[in-house]
Amino acid sequence: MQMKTALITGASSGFGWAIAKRLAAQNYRIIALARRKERLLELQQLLGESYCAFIACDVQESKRIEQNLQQIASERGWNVDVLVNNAGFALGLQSADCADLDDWERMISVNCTALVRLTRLVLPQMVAKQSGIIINIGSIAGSYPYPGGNVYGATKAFVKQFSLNLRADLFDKNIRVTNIEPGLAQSEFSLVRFKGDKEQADSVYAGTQPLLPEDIAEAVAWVLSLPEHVNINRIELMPTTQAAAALNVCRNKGT
Ligand code: 8X3
Repeated sequence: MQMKTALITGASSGFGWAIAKRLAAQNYRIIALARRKERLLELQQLLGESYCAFIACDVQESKRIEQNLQQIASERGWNVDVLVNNAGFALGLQSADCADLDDWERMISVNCTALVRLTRLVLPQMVAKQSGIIINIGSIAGSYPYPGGNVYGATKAFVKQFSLNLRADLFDKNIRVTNIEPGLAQSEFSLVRFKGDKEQADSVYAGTQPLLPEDIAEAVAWVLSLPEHVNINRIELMPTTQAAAALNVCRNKGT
């Protein structure tokens, strides 16, 4: 059977790295996209050069990504069958009234703008083939509000609704779309959110068992293992040790 190709963003660590490994083990060719070239080289070495190409650039650099994909298509004959939009981050956990506006704009740019640009780039060739899968990595933060989640959660709500709306456009073109929405998960997520403050980042996972990147990779692999007539719209997964909390009520105000 002809091997399929998966383009994975944010592939240099965490979910992206685990997804690349998992899909390679499932006989997918991998195009790994991330900024850190040395990590991508390491991944390529791990998976084998004939099965892994990489694009070392920022996911916001749409033109460069387009050129690189064209080059990979002409040199290796690989076209994207599966797009895993994994790149994304949270920056800061401040209340909305004192959050950093630059952080907000960067989250919107990477989590929303870059994701829709890349999706728009690969869709025409998927539609032409009448085959393809888009897997977006959302978050439970797109459904459940929490203090300091403000714009991060809003970007993930965007990703959730964008995924559902893609389905509305693609259901008759044999293109599948899934939004995977993890809860607390061990990765560089908190280190990035707290801008390198390891102690603060570690405290997020202290004394509990978060999801692991391999758990998210397993969900991706399961979605891809299903027959073509099955579309999983959303998967929400949390560690067993996490649950939604009660609504907050502010008391004794105005009395
Ligand atoms: C990561 C999950 O709950 O830390 O997207 O925002 S959460």
